[in-house]
Parts: sequence; structure tokens; C-alpha cells
Amino acid sequence: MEAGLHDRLHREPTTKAGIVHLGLGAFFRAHGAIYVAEAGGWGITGVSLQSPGTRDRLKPQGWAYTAVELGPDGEKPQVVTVLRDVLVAPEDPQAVLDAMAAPDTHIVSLTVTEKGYCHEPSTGRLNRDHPDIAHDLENPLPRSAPGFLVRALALRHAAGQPPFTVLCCDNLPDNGRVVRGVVGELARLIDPALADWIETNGAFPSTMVDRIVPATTPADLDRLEAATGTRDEAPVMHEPFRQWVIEDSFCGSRPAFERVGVQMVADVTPYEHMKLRMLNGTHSSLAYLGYLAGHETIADTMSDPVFAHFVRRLWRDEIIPALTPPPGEDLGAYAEALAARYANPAIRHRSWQIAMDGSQKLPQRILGTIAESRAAGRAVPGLTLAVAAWMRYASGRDERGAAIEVKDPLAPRLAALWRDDPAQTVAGFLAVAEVFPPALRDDAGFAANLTAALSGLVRDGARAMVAGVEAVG
Ligand code: CS2
Repeated sequence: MEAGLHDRLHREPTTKAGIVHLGLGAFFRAHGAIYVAEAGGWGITGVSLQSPGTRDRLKPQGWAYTAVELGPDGEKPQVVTVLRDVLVAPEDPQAVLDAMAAPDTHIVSLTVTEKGYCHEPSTGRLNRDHPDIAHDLENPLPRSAPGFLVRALALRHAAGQPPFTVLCCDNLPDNGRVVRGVVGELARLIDPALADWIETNGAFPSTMVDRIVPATTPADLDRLEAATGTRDEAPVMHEPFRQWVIEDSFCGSRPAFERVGVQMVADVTPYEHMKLRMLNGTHSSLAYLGYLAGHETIADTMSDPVFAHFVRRLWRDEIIPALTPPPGEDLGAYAEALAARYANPAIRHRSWQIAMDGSQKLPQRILGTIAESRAAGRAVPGLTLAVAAWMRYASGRDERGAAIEVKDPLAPRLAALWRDDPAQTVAGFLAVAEVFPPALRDDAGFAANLTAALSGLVRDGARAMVAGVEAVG
């Protein structure tokens, strides 16, 4: 059966990798990897920073896998053959460093999720108390993504090689600047001369990435096998839409991204803000409120008219007024396109999956809009309700008292903040400095609105509160 997938492959002549990618999850395999494959001439060495599962499933397939487009009018499978090798960092960190330090490597790209940068989400600074950072300061064989970047850059520096471009593909604001910051800080603690060299010669372009990629399920594998007659143990599922905006500031060569629809621009910031606040901000809002209301996926949540109305209201009244549109973008049209993407019934994107790691996501997705709007005197009742829903969710109990499996690096600390008195719960959460910026921590009006929203969630439930959001204040 595995031979079947091989047989369907039309391998490009074996190009050298050129790109090492840290964090070989479904998102990168359904987004960046496809653009690189289409651009041609480049291959990718994938690195799993945690577990061997993806490598073990891809290896018997010769690193090939199927990317399945889930459109309203059916499924379109495509075999992707851009991976040249997959390494598992904990098994052999030296092999990962060697690949990153190889003269043929020009780009190290990353999708390691928000928490993978070991930074403090509210400030963007390196978290020196992070156990992996403490480890990587002392050991030449690292564990963290910043550790791998710094140690590999050190090898290149020592060998007289130029640095690689660090291409961050995670949903962080100014993601290039954040990575430059954590890499610079860690490098300086290890070797100030190295930090100076990186500062002068390194490149950390910011990017905006977008494609909805729900987790692959066992049912997806069976359906794909029935449709194609070939068993693929590691396919990825994605929506038709995709967008990639990259700041065109590489320090070495790069694939011809502009030929395959990537927008190469001088300033990514307005695109990042638009996407993080309009897409990810409402994704998280729908995830917490929808989960509490008993909706399993984003599409299910959108099929509830109360939520479909709520999300449009969030865009129109709360998010768009705080945004500067990127050149040529119509934010109203962008919102309508998002509503259609969310409603795609072929995409079963679980609210639970999006709800993960809220402490790392809320600052750039929701809290920035809230802080700017409050400073400008604009009311944000819907986003305030979403933050209260996150608090309720993080308590670990749903509206029926059933346990929620909360995945978040701060999960135990957040759960312990829950009190019977909503005002006390809100005060406890607002004091979490990693999440809330000072402007919101010290904002008594915001605390009062959050308390009202949380009391309402406890008393009336999420759906009723979403229906009555105008009244939250
Ligand atoms: C989602 C994102 O899981 C999440 O938090 O909001 O993965 C989202 O699907 C992508 O950013 C879409 O580009």
C-alpha cells in the first residue's frame, strides 16, 4: 500500500533541501510547504521538536504525503513531495544543528506555535525562567526553538558561514521582530560577539500566514483511502483559501515566492494586525463562547444564528474600527469572506483545538484591540465577553459542571484563580502579567465590565450572553 503512494509520486530531481523547518505540524505541511513545492528548486528538511510520530508515519512513504483541499464542492487531494528528510530533535539534536549549519541551508522557517518562542506574550521578551531556556543556556545541544537557532547560528559564525534567514510562520504580531528579540537576547547571554554578528548580518522577515487546517482524524485517513485507493498515514486537511505575506528582507537566496502568489511586501504589520485580530481574534472568541454553549466546531457555531450575528457585530463594531487596512484591502469584504470560510461545513475545526494555549494567544488576538479601543473611548462588549469566556473555560469546568481538558502552559495556575465571586476571579486573572498589558491590568472600568460579563456567563450561560451582548457594556 505504501508503494502506492510512491507510485503516484512524480519526484522532482533531487534538489538539496535549502530550507530547514522547525515544527513540522499539519499547518506548515498544508501551507508553507505547498508554496515552496510550487515555487520549485527547493526542498525542505523537516524537524519535529517533540515527538517522532510524524517522522515515523512519513518515512515509509518516502516523506511524501497528501494535502486534501476541503471545499464546499468536494475534496481535492494533491501529493506533496517537497520534504527531503525529517529529523526528531530530542533523538538527535546534533543532527538538527548540522542540518541548520550546512552551507546549503539558506532559510530556517518555523511553526512552533506561540509558546514555542519561550517569550512573555504580553511583552515579547525572552522568558529566562523557562526550563528549556535555562537548559539551553548551559548546554550546546538545545531543546527550545530559540536554542536551536542560536546554537546553529553560532556554528555558522565559527565556520565563517553567513547566517540563514529566520522565517517565522507563527501567528504572532511582528513575528520576525519577536524572534529576532528572543534570539538576540539568548545569544547575548551566551556570547555577546555572536549576538553582535547576528544583529548585523541576520535576517528575520515578518510574515502573515493564513489557511485553516483542522487536525487530521482517523476518519479522514479512511475516507482518503476510499477515494484514492492509496493509504496515506499522514495526510493534511485544509480549506481552499490560502494567503502568505512576507517582508522581503532575506539575507541569502530564497524560493521565487512571488511567482506562486505569495505577497512580498516592505511592511507586513497591517496584514498581520488584520489577520490576527479579524480572523484569530474571532476564532478564539467563537471557540470559548461556542465551546461553553455546546458547539463542537466553528462551522457548528456559525450555523447558530445568534453566533453568526455576534461575529459580524464583532468585526463591524469592535475590531474594524481599531484597524488600519493594508493597502488595497476592504476590511468589510475581508470579514464577509471570513464568515464564508468559517461556515464551510467540510472543515470540522474543533473549538477545543482553537481554545488551546489561550494565555499565549489572547494578547495579540483580542487584548490589543480592547486596550486600543478603551484608550480611544470605544466600547468593546463582545470582546470583553470573549475574555470572560476564556476565564470561565480556563477554570476547567463547563456550563454543566463537566471537566474540560484545558491545554495551556499556564493551565494549573489559571484554574486555581477561580472563585465563587466573579469580581475576585477577574482580579486574579487581570494580575497575570504574562497575559494582560499594564493598561488593562490597571483599568478599573475594564475589570467592572469583565466582572459583569463573567457573572452573566455563570448565571445565564454563554448563548444567552452572546444573544444579549449589546447590554454588557
Ligand atoms: C486558529 C488558527 O488554532 C487556532 O488558534 O485560530 O490555527 C487559525 O486556524 C489559522 O491561524 C488560520 O490561518
